[in-house]
Amino acid sequence: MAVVDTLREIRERVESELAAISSSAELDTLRVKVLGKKGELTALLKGMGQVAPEDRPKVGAQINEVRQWLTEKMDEAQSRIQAAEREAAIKAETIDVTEPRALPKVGSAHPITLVMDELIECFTGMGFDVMEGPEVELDHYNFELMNLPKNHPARDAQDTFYMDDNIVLRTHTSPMQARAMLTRPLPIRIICPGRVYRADEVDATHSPVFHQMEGLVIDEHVKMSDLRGTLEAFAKKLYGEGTTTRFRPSFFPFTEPSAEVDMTCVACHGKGCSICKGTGWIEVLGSGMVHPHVLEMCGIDSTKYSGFAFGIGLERIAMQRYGIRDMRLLYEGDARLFSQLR
Ligand code: 2NM
Repeated sequence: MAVVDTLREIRERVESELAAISSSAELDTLRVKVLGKKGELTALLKGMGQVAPEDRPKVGAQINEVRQWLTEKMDEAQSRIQAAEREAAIKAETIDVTEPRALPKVGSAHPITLVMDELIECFTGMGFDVMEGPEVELDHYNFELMNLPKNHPARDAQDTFYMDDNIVLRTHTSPMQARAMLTRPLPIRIICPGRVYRADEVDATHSPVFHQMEGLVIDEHVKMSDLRGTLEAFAKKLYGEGTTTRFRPSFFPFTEPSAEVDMTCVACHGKGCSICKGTGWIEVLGSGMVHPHVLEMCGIDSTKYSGFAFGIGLERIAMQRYGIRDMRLLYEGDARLFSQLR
């Protein structure tokens, strides 16, 4: 085949191959195959010996012209491919700032904290102040002023953690209320939330450390009906407008008369279920009119002033509210439980 024909064949073939090439690697291969030291054009130059001497300058010029042309075409293709490759790389690296990211894990409040906050909200809304005090108490405040004299069965070492003869871990938050009566101007409207201690064995409904919130109101003319009205309002705030209360006679050394207070069952709304054992009522708190002797021991004139008090177990409320049947779950710290509650 004449050199011109070979050159045309190479030009046409390379032109169509270039149009189809999309990567630098393919282009390099083609460049070496056509223009490289052992390439097709070099082979043509080496074959000049076969060309008639008078034709050599012309053929040589044609080969160089084609080499020039091919080099330009390859350079053009290289620019096109590199631009495309750069664009693809940038596209692959692009960060979509609008893409939603995984939210960080946040903790959740402990059910006891949720209940305590809710009760504080409820009672401060009715005009109560919050008072907190020591968990290590004098026997005098924890027992004596609460009408629990020496040798009263409630002082049993089996129920109370004694530090020494006079110092105990408080068994209720009442000592804080004694401190309030001894120091605060009247009238008094306070709630005392906090941790209390009793030497109980751990089971589904007992823990040696638990939480209480006691309330105390002292003023002139405070009556049992004020206690009922306050707790009725509390019941409706805690468990909804359809909730009501039921008072059952009871006994506490520091109140007279005393009452256990039930509320309409949260689980079945009074119809009767396994939570309320078919009665439609759940026991929520203890309460009563502050014993005149307690008032007098705390320096308050019981002929002029009267008051009511109540005590709420926060574990019990949390368990009723969240359907937790074993108190131990509240202390095991399993985040899978707590993260379900709001
Ligand atoms: C309860 C039940 C009934 C109570 C009484 C007093 C005080 F200080 F006024 F004497 N504080 N808390 C009380 C009354 C607590 O808990 C079940």
